[in-house]
Amino acid sequence: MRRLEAVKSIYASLADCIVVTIMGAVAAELQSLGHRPNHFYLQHAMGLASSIGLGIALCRPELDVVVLDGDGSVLMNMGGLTTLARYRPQNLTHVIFDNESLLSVGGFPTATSTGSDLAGVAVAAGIPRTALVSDVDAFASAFAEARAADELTTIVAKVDAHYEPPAETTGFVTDLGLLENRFQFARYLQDLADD
Ligand SMILES: Cc1ncc(C[n+]2csc(CCOP(=O)(O)OP(=O)(O)O)c2C)c(N)n1
Repeated sequence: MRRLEAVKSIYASLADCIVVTIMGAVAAELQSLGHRPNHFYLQHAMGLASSIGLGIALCRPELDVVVLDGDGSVLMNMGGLTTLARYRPQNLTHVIFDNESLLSVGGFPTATSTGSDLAGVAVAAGIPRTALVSDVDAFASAFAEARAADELTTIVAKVDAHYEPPAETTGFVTDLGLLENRFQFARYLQDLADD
């Protein structure tokens, strides 16, 4: 499955939740479908997207939080899974796009290419719901079920190690600056709290 197709299949349903992505290709792909003020594209801090999502989910239990992660990022901070499992916010859906590669920095193979099983790791970490999917329909169904389940879910979606810079971007860079995204996102969360 192409990750862009997977992201397209859930894009409409992301409108009413809080979305945190890792940096690089997945962030650029989501932005290519249309930036929204409820998207935060975490830059530089590899492995910490689920930690940012966890903090928001715990502080704002009235919001639905979605984290779009990568296998390399999760492998860099595997303790993130155990911390998610420890606090298990019901309002968090954690998606790991597993392309078996550090695609955004040249495509070096990760440990999932030699057999490490992140869905198995998530189960062993204590994540209460997990799914392993490898086609777009299964992904879209698993995502909808996770959001409806009111239980912390990690979905491992096996995707191709493929990235074509969308026309709107230059490589992984878009015209949305890091600070602009940071302030816009914080204001979005604040405005929701004020309503
Ligand atoms: C601490 C740290 N180390 C290395 C990097 C460089 N880096 C940026 S993206 C990336 C690869 C991320 O891999 P993965 O999460 O599998 O996502 P993919 O690029 O495959 O979509 C790396 C190594 C970084 N930003 N921060």
